[in-house]
Parts: sequence; C-alpha cells; structure tokens
Amino acid sequence: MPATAGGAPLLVPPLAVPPPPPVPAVERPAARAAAAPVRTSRMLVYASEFRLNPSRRVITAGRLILQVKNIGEDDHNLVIRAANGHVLKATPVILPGGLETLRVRLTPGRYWLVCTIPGHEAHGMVRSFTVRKPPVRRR
Ligand SMILES: [Cu+2]
Repeated sequence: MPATAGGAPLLVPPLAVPPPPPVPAVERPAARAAAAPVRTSRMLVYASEFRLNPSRRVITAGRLILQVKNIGEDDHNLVIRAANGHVLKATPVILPGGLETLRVRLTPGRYWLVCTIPGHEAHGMVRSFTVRKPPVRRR
C-alpha cells in the first residue's frame, strides 16, 4: 500500500478581488451636438440544407453588417431583398465552410433573406426580418 501524504485537504482562501474602478462619466459635447449617429447592427446567418438561420429577426435602421456562414454541404448564397422584390445586396456563391460579409444601409421595413441557388428558396431557404425605426431620443 503506498504511503499517503496525510493532513488536511488544501484549502484555497478566496481571492480578494478588488472592485473595478468606477467609470468616469465623460461629457462629450461635440458628440451630443452632432446629428443622431448612424447605427450599426450586426447579424449572423447560418446557411444549410435547406434553411437560413439568422441570429436576429429585428434590427434598427441604419447600417447592417451581415455575415453569412455556410454550415451545410452544398453551395449557397445570400441575397437581401426589399419588400418590393429589389435585390439590395448579394453574396457570391459560398462554398461549404465559407463566410461572406454584406454591408448595407437599411430603412425601416420588412426585408427578405434568400438563397438564390436554383430550387433552394422553394426548399425553404428564405427568411424575413424587420428593420425598426431607431428610438426617439429625449434630452
Ligand atoms: Cu442555398
């Protein structure tokens, strides 16, 4: 029988973590005086057979940075369509494992994400999302 190191189990005292320093409130008169800044929203869309899975269904009007990741086994693409059917942005064909980024400015309304590889939309690769007006700011 091997000898064991006896004694009490090692007790680790709790670490004394100092609280984070307070963040000073910075007045930025220049930023406040400027017009309302353009908002940037981000969305990640997973594409596979045969669905599009966006990380968000509602965003705020302004810039959108949309990333599309093909997690499937077939080629896909992604098109942003306005409600009137106009194509606003389109990726090239995305190979399996590939990632593409679209940048677009959107006004409030309903939009559609579509894979336009023949047959894919009919198989379900179409999702809508909503762009809302930014909230009204009050002083
Ligand atoms: Cu597709």
